[in-house]
Amino acid sequence: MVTRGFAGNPPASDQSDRIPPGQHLVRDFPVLSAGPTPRVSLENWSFTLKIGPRPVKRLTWAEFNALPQTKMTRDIHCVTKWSKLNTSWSGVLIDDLLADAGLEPPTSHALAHSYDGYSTNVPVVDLIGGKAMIATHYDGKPLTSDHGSPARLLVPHLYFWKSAKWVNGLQFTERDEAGFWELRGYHIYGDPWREQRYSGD
Ligand SMILES: Nc1nc2c(c(=O)[nH]1)N[C@H]1C(S)=C(S)[C@@H](COP(=O)(O)O)O[C@H]1N2
Ligand SMILES: [Mo]
Repeated sequence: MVTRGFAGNPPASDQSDRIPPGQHLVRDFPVLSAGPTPRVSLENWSFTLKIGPRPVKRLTWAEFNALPQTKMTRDIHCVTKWSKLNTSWSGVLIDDLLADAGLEPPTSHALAHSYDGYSTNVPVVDLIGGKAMIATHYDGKPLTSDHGSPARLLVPHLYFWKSAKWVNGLQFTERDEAGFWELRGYHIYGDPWREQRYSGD
């Protein structure tokens, strides 16, 4: 466990090397959504893998939850400048999702899609090798609606806008196609350690 300072205090020295440039620590968990929170019943929930326009696998909630479950504890960094250390999640690794579908990554890039119409692009190498998951639980409890219930993408090493909430699919694309925020001036990749906030950074 890490010993945390009081809010507003400078980070302890053992934490400062975990805070990317321009970021500060928070202890709460801010909610950032571009629009209203979509509500989807678990009966109607599904997750679709697509290669370009072609659906290749669709999972119901029950099928999705039968996949191997993995826990991950990571630091997260929002482009609005808050960072949160040691956030703990569980869900299904993208690796396990692909293995279940019998898919080797067919292209170099992907777009995550969500029930609110949101999308975000991520290179496939940043999704595999244990780096990313479809998370269903935060801090041992099912995700709350505002944080993306029932399932969200978690790509903790990139700015948190890449972690699409209310996710309902992953689409493999030939090119790096800009998603919702990337079309609106945010960086195409979004590495917090290189402070890639806006296009051109
Ligand atoms: N579907 C969807 N996912 C989304 C967003 C959104 O508006 N819709 N906002 C993004 C942004 S900008 C951030 S910083 C994080 C915030 O996640 P949180 O609300 O759980 O902190 O979700 C990302 N994922
Ligand atoms: Mo964000």
